[in-house]
Amino acid sequence: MEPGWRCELSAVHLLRLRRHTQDDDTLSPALRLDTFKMAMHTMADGPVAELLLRRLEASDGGLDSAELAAELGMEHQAVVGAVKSLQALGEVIEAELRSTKRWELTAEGEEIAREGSHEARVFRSIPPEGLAQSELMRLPSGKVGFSKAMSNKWIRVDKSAADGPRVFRVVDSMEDEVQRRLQLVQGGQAEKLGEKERSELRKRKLLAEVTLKTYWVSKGSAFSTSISKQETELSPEMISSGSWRDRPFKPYNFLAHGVLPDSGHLHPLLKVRSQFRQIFLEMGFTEMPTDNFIESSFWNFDALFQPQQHPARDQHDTFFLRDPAEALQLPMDYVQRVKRTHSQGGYGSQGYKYTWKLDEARKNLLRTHTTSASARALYRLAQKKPFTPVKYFSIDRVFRNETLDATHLAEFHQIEGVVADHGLTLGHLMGVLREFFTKLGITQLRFKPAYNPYTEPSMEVFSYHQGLKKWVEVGNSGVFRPEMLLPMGLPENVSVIAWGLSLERPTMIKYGINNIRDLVGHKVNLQMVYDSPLCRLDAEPRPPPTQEAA
Ligand code: FB9
Repeated sequence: MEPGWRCELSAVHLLRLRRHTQDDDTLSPALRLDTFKMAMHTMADGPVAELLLRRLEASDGGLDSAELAAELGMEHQAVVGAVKSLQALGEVIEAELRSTKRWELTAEGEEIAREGSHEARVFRSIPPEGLAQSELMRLPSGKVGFSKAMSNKWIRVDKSAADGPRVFRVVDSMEDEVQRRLQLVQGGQAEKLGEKERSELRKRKLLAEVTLKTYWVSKGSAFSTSISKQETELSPEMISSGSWRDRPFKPYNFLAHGVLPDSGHLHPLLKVRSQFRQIFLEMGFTEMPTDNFIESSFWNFDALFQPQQHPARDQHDTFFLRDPAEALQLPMDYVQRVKRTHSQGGYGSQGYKYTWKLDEARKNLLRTHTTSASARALYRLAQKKPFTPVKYFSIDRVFRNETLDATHLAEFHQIEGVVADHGLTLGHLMGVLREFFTKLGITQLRFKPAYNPYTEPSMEVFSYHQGLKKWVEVGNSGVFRPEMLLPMGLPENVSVIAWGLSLERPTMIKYGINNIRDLVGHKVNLQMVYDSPLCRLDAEPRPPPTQEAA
């Protein structure tokens, strides 16, 4: 048995070791014994534990922690403490938690067991010539004792006495049964009392039934009467001195709970995301499923009437997948209509007049926008007849193979809003954009004509930013083209307005972060996350934390 193995052994293991070492001739007898003794020596866990082990040694079968405490005249808790620490040592002892009900005297019960019952005290306080009732009632047990002594027919009241009611003994002596019974219980012989007697004492709040959690302790497989402290840390000096070799180590409790971090911290992006979610929900929008970063070129581009030779569809802008390279399931009847619309047009459109290829549409990619999710949602909507107006939103990651700079990473979160209804116009779009950005605390908006392959007309949205003293582009928007909607099967007079923006930009502005790498990615300093204040989008943006504040 190679020497190394004995180091990280707990007491229990050492006990086994001892058994082993006894017949293990690789270890010199001296080493064998002193290793064992040395190990046993260092694990100190206090006299109670030792007492318990010795009692256990002497007991046949086991012992009850409460009885042991009573025998040793110590608090039950002290024995429980020893049981727990012995349990931590492994299989030195078995301890089975039991709950036993037992009768205990209440504080008043203790006092009566000591001083006698109230009625007995009243009886004893009445001299042969009697006692004025008024005086008797002033006695500490007067009130309670008088009525009990009366009902026990120990005393009587002469109401006609000269100077007012006077109390006299009726019997010469009496038995203070109450006290006797309480002392029985005190002596651990509660079972000697009948149910009636017990319940009478309980009714008088002199006795209470308590559930005592006790341990039934029995010898463990590694039982021994001597115990001692186990190392819980492997300290540098143990390693350098090599002393770790013969020190017993407490077994690792891999089930132990880690130190709970004092509180979780939401990343600023998630704080702003929940604000945007709140705004959309307030405006009656429902969230679109976006749980697929991987999308087919069909839903990401073709379904949006974005031609296959569009620059965004090449490697430079889009991350295509090598494996799985192709999307297998596509709704082919719809695909045919998209193919025709791209290649020949239709629905009043001349189309793009090029050879549309299914293989190109099958190419898998990392979605470049969540507008692909809008396309899927609108296609599902079109399958539901009759058409019902809807308001959808999405907030999720999109990926673009863009040149990285201070405000652009290869991925960002796109926020998108979509409204589908009969006869929606650009005016409706401007209206809903005003309502949306107003909830963001952005009121001054300007719309600039723009171009997107899937919307016509399209607008970039700008807002005047007080802090930055300039017009900032806060998003893009447009009316989805009929070449996108009609192949889906949406009714002629249904139009769909939509807009999009990023989550990162407003978050950077809100938290005064200029470089997106300070907000997202491996360089983020977690302190920034911890210190990032609660986000109130419609409140004035906070100045960036100054150095000394940071
Ligand atoms: O988020 C953007 N800007 C922004 C938004 C909010 C904001 O809030 C401040 C607290 C006050 C500040 C700034 N932009 C969109 C504008 C620019 O940042 C732009 O340079 C970068 N854009 C991203 C794309 O970059 C290639 C932001 C991202 C973007 C752009 C367009 C869309 C979505 C995200 C869209 C769309 C769309 C259009 C029509 C129909 C459906 C979707």
